[in-house]
Order: sequence, then C-alpha cells, then structure tokens
Amino acid sequence: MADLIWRCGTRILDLSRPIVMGVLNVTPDSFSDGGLYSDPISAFQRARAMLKEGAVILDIGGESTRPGAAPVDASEQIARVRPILAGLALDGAVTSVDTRSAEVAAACVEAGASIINDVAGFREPAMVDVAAGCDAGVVVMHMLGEPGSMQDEPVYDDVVAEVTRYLKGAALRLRDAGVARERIAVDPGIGFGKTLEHNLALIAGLDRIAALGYPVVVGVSRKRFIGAITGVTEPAERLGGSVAGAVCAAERGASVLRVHDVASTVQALAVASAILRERA
Ligand code: HH2
Repeated sequence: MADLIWRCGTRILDLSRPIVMGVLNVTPDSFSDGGLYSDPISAFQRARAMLKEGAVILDIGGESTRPGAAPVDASEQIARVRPILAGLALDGAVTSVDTRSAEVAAACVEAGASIINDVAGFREPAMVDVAAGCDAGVVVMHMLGEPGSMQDEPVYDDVVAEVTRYLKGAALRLRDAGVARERIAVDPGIGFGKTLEHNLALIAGLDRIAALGYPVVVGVSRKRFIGAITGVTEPAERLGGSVAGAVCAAERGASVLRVHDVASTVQALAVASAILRERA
C-alpha cells in the first residue's frame, strides 16, 4: 500500500508509513481519559503535547461511546468540542471529530475539522448527507448495534468476513452519495460489539479489510480486551498492551493508529516500520 493517501479537506495525508491519530476526549466519562480535559485550557495543552509527540491527526470527541455510556445531545457535544477544533484549525492541525450526530459533524467541519469519525459507520442518512456536502475525510467504523447494548453477547459466523462486507457496503453508499473514494477510510471498530476472540480475529485478519483498498484506521488503545488478556484493570496502565496491539495492527495493514499514548506508539511504529521495510 505504498502509494496510499487520504484526502481530508484541503489536506492530503501520506500513508506510505503508518501514522498516529491522538485521542482527545472532552468528556466527563470516557473510559480512560474522562474528565481530564474537560476545560479548554487543559484540552489545548494536551492537543499541542500530542502534536509535539508526533500525532498527525487529533481525534476530538464530546460523547463517550464506551459500553453503556449515556448519549449526549448535539448542542452539548458542539459546546464541548467546537472551540477546541476551531482553535486547532487556526494552528493548522489536522483534526477529526468523533461523533455519531450529523448536526455535530456539520458544525465541526464548518469550524475547521478535516475528518468526520463516525463510530456508527454512516448508517444514518443525515450523516451521509453531511459527508456528501463537504470535502472532509471520513472514517467509517463498524459497530454492532448501539453503545448501550453492543457488548450483550455479540455473535458473528465469521467476524472478519462480516465486518469487511459491512465496511465495503458502507463505503460504497458514501461513494454513491458523492463522497470521493480517496476521502474514505475504514475501521473494524475494536471493542464495539465484539468479544475478545472477535477483536483478536479482526486484528489478525486486518489484511482482508486493507484489501478493500481504503486506508484502515484501528483503535486498540487501552481497551478492555487488553485488560482481559493481561489482567491490568486500570486503562491508563495498559501502555505495553496498547503499543503491542498498534504494532501488530500496522504490520497487518493498518495505516492510522488511534491512540492515547502518542510518543510511545510513534516510537514503536518507527522501529517496527524500519524492520518491516528491511524484511520486504
Ligand atoms: N474507539 C473509541 C472511540 N472512537 N473511533 C474509531 N474510528 N475507532 C475506534 O476504535 C474508536 C473510536 C473508544 O475509545 P475512547 O474514545 O478512548 O473512549 P470513549 O468512547 O469512552 O470516549
């Protein structure tokens, strides 16, 4: 995938090597950084620190999607994230808004967000309309059901085949609506309606998703499946597992790694990429 690019508004991202998307949750209840960056000053400081550490994209969310999280209405999400996105756009940063709401996505693109990251996979027609009406990049993620119930015994016959088919169909619907192919990235949605085995199968089978030809975004950072494997209960202490997951995902074809711990992941990916290039 040496010539892969991702067109995000006026920015063209070079994905010939894996890049890092830093996570910034401006929420009180996100599973690992909830409450840490709720005020704009600490959010800006965190954003700038992640850029310094090598993040190419900052993904900013005003609603937690952890299992069982309470929905946040559009006006509250906009109030939380728009000032941060607008300020970072003035700095020239590439930003992404993490939302399932068309109203929030539209307001944030207008404020300067370069990417719409929809964990609901653009299943809402209004989200497709927003994407078609702007030139932002889009992340189409797979989620089984809704955050409130997605972890209630998720079942698949062949998780990799089913997620790949879903992503292919959702991307085609966006293209039919007028979203250019080079604006679209796909994401298997690690932890979104998946058991530990499903998550492992998806990471191991990422090459099948990458074969669709779209850049693949993957978020394993600090997630529950790392705790299930290692016994580490505190999300912020899952650095080693998160970095291992990011490196394995990149080796299987992921181009964008969505992470909380930017510096360690950037360093690990640089070394892994150098070794993999030598092997090639
Ligand atoms: N994971 C989370 C949120 N958004 N977006 C994409 N594209 N891929 C992911 O894997 C993904 C995502 C969940 O993590 P986090 O934002 O840290 O937590 P919370 O949803 O509790 O705010």
